[in-house]
Amino acid sequence: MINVSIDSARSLYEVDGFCLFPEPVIPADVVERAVDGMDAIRRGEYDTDTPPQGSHWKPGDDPDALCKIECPHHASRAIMDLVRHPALGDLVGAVTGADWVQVWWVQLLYKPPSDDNLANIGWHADRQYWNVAWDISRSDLFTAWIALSDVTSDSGPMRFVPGTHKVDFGDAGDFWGQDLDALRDTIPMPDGMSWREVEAVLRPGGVSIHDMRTLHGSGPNRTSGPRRSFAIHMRTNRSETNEESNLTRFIDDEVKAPIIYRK
Ligand SMILES: O=C(O)CCC(=O)C(=O)O
Repeated sequence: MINVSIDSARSLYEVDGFCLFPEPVIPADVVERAVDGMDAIRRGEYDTDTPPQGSHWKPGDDPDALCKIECPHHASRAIMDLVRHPALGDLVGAVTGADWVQVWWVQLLYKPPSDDNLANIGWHADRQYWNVAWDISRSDLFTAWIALSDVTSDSGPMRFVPGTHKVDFGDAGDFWGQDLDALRDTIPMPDGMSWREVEAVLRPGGVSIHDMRTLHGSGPNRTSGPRRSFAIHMRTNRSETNEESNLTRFIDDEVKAPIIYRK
């Protein structure tokens, strides 16, 4: 059930560089199956017989570290069902106003409980990691981040810095940086712009959508259970690839990189 008006979400996305849908967009049964799919992938079990792409975290790695697995939707039917869910397609179509929207990459993100900084995600903008694969100046690239657990203030929610999608911060920021305050001090804010953080608190099935230029990061999960999510990276019809790259290698494969919305 979406209790945020699409018009206000669309204008917040344009003004702030992100928008939030805290209530479930994806039905509970789809989320529950995707949680089971996530656990299976963490055990190394792939019901499609296709493994995920080479990942930073592999089955058997430190359970207290951030678990980030690339393209889990290739390895799990339930995760593909979530990624292709029509409610998600309708939502991103409405927020972006695009003719069509394609999913080109997905990341599984499992943040275990931790009192220290083992599983923080440092301030960064996605653009800085995508500019080899994509012609950034001619591309509408964004991420729909789906919560699979109750993402509260205590569980290390994503934090967005509003308005930063309008600024070119170059390569400032680091996804793997663990000291968020120290990292923040290295990011030069332009005159007249102040640093403000907005937490993306979401119920299971809730969604945030952020532009590739918006600065974001997240701190420790101080709850007793894991923070579970998928970051679904998408593009609209207004996008151009730069050159062949690992990130865009599935762009012509509508099974692995599904178009989830058409006007
Ligand atoms: O999950 C997080 O805290 C950050 C995820 C992220 O960097 C992204 O979705 O672009």
